[in-house]
Amino acid sequence: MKRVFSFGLWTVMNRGADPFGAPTRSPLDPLQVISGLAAHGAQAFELHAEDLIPPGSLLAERDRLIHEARQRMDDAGIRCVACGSDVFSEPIFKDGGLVSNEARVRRLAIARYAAAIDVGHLLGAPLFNIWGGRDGAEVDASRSPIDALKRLRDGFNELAAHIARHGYAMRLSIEPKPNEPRGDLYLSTVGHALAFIATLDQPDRVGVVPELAHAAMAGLNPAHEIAHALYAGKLFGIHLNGQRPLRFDQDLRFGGANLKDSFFVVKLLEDEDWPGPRSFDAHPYRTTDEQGVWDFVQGCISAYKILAEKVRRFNEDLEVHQLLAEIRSWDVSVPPVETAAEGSPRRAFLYDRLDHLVFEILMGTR
Ligand code: GLO
Ligand code: MG
Repeated sequence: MKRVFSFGLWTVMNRGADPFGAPTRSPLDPLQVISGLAAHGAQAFELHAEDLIPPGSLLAERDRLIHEARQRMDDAGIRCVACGSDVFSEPIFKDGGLVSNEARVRRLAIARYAAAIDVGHLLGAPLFNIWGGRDGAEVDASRSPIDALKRLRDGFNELAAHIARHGYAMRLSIEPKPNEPRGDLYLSTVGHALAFIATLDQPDRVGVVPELAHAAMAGLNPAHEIAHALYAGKLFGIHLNGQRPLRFDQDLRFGGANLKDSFFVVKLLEDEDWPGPRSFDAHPYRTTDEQGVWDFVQGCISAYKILAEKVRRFNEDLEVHQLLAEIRSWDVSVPPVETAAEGSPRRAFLYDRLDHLVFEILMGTR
């Protein structure tokens, strides 16, 4: 299987601003980013419709920009694997998009998503991914969390109906996140999203896009989160990056933090032969200049390939094989009743050794 690497246009277009400091890089043109990604090892990209089409553009302008993007995609040999919408930046969405307490804002959010779905369709995106960054709260007294879920449900149902009505070959996904920019977000983990999807009118059309950073922000094991999505047949996409646990959203370079977690995520995707695009949602550091942005792109892809190679080595290592065979043998040998009564047979669990082998393989000393 040929791996597809993808980046959000917003990652490369990110200008290095943070809550305490102004941008450190000049703006990049989205078309330039599309060809730049292709030139630096990506076969695909994701975007918010607004990354390409400024909000408020007239239809003719939208069509011109889409036409230019498609031309650029054909020339560069790169495709669009997911579209989304920025329903979080503008002040009108300050208290939520789909969950807002104002009906007119909820209508606006649905209209924004629906228009972005049309853009995604015109760009050939098979997935519309929703990260409702403002769909949360700081003041719990302001909204019942049950009402929030019902509003999210109504919104997702309407968007799924929009896709079905137009006959688009497009699926929907939820990208969960525990917090930030809101104090708490309602669709906070893969588990929450999966339970929520089961309540929708067309659950088959909706899946999840776990992000490593978001799982780590919640103190969760990202490989376990992704496993839940795979187990449920709902892994529609993935956002790869790095993140120190229990902090603000850092979106570090893939491989830039939690090496072992990254290894086990790659191992899961590779072992399961997951066919989807390996999509990066990491941000070049604020200290990076315009040229360095492309090193960052190549760094993320290279980190994935190196980890995939480590996975291959792990899977082919003789001692690892022996240890795993030993572990599997315990599963078939049922202890005789007398032994069980005396307590379980004493076993050397050898997990320390196994863990050290992972370490050695990762460090390149094996
Ligand atoms: C922010 C999210 C965001 C989404 C994007 C998807 O924390 O990771 O970048 O991935 O809006 O459309
Ligand atoms: Mg993301």
